[in-house]
Amino acid sequence: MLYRFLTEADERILQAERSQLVTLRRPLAALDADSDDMAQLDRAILQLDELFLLVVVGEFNAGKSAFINALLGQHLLPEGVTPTTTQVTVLRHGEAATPGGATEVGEMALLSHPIEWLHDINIVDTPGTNAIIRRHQEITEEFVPRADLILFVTSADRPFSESERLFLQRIREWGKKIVFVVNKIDILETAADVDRIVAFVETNGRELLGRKPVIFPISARLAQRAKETFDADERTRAWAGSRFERLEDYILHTLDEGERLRLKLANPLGVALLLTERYLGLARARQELLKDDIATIRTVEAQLAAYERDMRRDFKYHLSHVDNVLYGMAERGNRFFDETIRLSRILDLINADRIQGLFEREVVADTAAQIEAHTLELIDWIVAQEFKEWQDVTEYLGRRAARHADQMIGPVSGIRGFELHRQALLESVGQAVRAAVATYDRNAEARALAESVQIAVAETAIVEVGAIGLGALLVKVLAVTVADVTGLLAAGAVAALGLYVIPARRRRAQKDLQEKITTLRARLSQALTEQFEAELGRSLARIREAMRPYTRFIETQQTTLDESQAALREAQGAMAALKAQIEAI
Ligand SMILES: Nc1nc2c(ncn2[C@@H]2O[C@H](COP(=O)(O)OP(=O)(O)O)[C@@H](O)[C@H]2O)c(=O)[nH]1
Ligand SMILES: [Mg+2]
Repeated sequence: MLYRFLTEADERILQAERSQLVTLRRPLAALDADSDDMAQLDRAILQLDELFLLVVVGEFNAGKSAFINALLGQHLLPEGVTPTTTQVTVLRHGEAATPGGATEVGEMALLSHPIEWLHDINIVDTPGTNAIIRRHQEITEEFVPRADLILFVTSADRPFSESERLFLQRIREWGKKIVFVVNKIDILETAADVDRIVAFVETNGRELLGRKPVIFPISARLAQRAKETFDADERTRAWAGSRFERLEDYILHTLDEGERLRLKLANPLGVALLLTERYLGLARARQELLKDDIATIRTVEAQLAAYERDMRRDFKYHLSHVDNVLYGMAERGNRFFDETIRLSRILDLINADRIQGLFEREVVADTAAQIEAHTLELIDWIVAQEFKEWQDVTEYLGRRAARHADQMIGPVSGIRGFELHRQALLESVGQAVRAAVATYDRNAEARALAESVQIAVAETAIVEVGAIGLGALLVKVLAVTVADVTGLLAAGAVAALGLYVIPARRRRAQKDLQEKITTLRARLSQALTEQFEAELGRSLARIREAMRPYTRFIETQQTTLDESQAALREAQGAMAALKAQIEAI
């Protein structure tokens, strides 16, 4: 720290400010801050330890270099009607440089001079603003954030030129203290003319900066003459005409240690506050964009939920086809037993093979084949629906991506990169889904699904529908019936046979068959439902998986934005408090 005297309280503020600025790096980095902005912040941190920088700006030919020479009482800097100053020149204390003996540091020149007050203040000459040599203006603008105090030199023959006004508009956001110098008043005829120009600059300055500016009308040329001449009369006359004393006094005395410290501390804080404000705006803009993404994801989620709901509802309908097949069989079975288990068919009943053959033909019939056909239908339906859902999601994402492409404008720096990233993701996700749809082999999917469903169905149902299950049932019923019949016949109880035994056997056979079919239906329905649920879950998972990079990006962005915004707001509060403390020094 290059201040000669710092009270403990000053030191505390300085430390607090330094750590506050360092803390600010984190949320800015989290928001992928522009490298220029980061450099700006880092420089602001370093600047806390630098000498007070008085930066002289203004349109070329306004007399910036002449003013500095007048202040030094030396012709140290080149002057001229053409843009002579092509780089930022920092004047600091040191041994007198030999003419043209500036040291180059990057695009900057360092010039030393053994004048006492340069111990406290470094003075900076800039190329100035003008539209002719763009780079000059850029060099000047880039240097502005480092300034602790800006001396804005305008020429009395064209005060507040358009380029100066634009320049001020661009640099005012840094919140620097700006002092106005109206140079070349020697070319004006009367003091009233000077007043008029000062009033003009004051009006414009107030309009632009929002407060009454400090203005010094001077003549750098007369001040130089006064300091150089050996003629006492001329010196007095020139010095009075130059009105330089007030400005010199301001720079060398009013700008005392306390004031310099205040400006010095306020300046990096101004830079940090500006960056904070800028990135809060950026975070807000990004959040606005994210809302769109969140809406996209919600829509897809809602679409998937509706799909799930519809699938379950329609599945019940498909399942009822299978049920109906079994109901049909149950009905036929009832009828069959009604017609077969009766006294008049007693001979048929005794011929078990024949009755079994009849049962298989009339009752079982093509039940197994029908169940299989309906199962295949069900599978085709599932696969078709799945495919359609994929297509719907793809089409929706495609539409969103196209809409984003239309909206892509980046008013805030940094938003564009973010937007491009997000756009690319949305597109790549769209592509992933599209590719999945393109390579989705419906036949293979249906085959694979059919295989696993058939295995499940076969394991539980088909076998029982066929000869084994019902055949065994029938054989059992018939065997008992036949045994009863033979026994009763032998006992001569034919009437009992017709009245009690045979109807009882018939009811029993019908009841057994119903039970058997009910169990079968339950198991078949369970097997199909399980397969269906598994497949539905798989297809939903596949769509969500394809969208995952996008959803993950949105989620992490959301968190980052929330966190950085909170951090920035906190920093803003802390810095506002520091600013108040600094103003009270
Ligand atoms: N009449 C008059 N001319 C001046 C004054 N100060 C500077 N000049 C002239 O204006 C021209 C530009 O000055 P210079 O300091 O190089 O301007 P810069 O481009 O702003 O640095 C030079 O020819 C100077 O001699 C002044 O107070 N009065
Ligand atoms: Mg110059």
